[in-house]
Amino acid sequence: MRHTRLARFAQLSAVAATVALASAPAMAEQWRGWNVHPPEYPNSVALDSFAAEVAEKTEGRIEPKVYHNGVLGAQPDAIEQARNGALNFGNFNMGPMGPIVPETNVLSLPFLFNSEQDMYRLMDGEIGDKFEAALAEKGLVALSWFGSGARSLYNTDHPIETPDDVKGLKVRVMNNDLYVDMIDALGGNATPMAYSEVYQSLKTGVIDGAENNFPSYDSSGHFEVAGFYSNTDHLILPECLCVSKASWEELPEEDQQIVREAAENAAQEQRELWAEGSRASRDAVTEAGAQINDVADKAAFLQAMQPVYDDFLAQHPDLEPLVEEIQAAQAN
Ligand code: GTR
Repeated sequence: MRHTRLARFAQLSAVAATVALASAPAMAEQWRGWNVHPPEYPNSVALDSFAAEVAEKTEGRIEPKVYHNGVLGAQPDAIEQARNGALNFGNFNMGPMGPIVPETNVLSLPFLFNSEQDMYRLMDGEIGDKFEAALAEKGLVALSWFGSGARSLYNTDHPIETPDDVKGLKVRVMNNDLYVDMIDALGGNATPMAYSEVYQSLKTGVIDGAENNFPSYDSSGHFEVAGFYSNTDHLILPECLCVSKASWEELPEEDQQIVREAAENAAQEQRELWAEGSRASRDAVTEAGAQINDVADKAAFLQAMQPVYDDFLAQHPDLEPLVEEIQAAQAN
């Protein structure tokens, strides 16, 4: 008797559980996103908008959260984690992407783009599609392109006016051999190093300088310890809003569409915020006492860096047509 009652109870519970499961909303996907910058940085604001739009439009089926300030680790590791699905998305720079996706090294050739506008135009078109395809082969879905202005050299104790002024300087570069070659070509000593270590290294004299855009020079505080910023503008690097291919492929088409649109809107917002933020950062560091030196002869730097192109193309002849296509698309 007891047994029968228990069995009946178990049967009813199972039915109740099935009904509850069927009527509960599907479990929300918690997406973790990597970002190296502080929350008020243009990219961070745009990433937060992306997260909010995805959560709202998927009605909570995907709940992205952006982890700012690089708390989820250094960029090269974060890229690997996004590739293997341990992270769901991130805002990645094409500089440290080079060692993982060789085609993207083309974007790290100094003075490749004439202007930010040319970079946006080409990355938004068929040329950008080629980089997207290369990234996809390595497990990353590039949904939109962010800007990162132009990178210039800065250092602790003198303005850089000619390539000669770089001789003997220890310069931090992002993790990519191309940048080691670039600084070598100027006669400096390159030190690849994580972004988070640069401030302390400048302060303690482990390095004499680094290179970056105004918003990073400002928000990282590097201007406090390396007060000479010289506008070499040698790299105009795109960044992606990339989703892990593993996470992407789990999504129904409807949600892929929502995520893609949110990423495109975020890029639009980032580009607008970037233009404003760059000017504001330039003003802020000047106000704080940094000396900005407008390099008169940028062609001298391009010429000095020419061996970087020659060596790269000698090693990767297959990428020469892509380099030429990008150059031809900017000829006027
Ligand atoms: C910033 C860029 C970051 C990171 C950093 C660096 O401008 O947005 O993704 O690459 O530079 O120098 O490491």
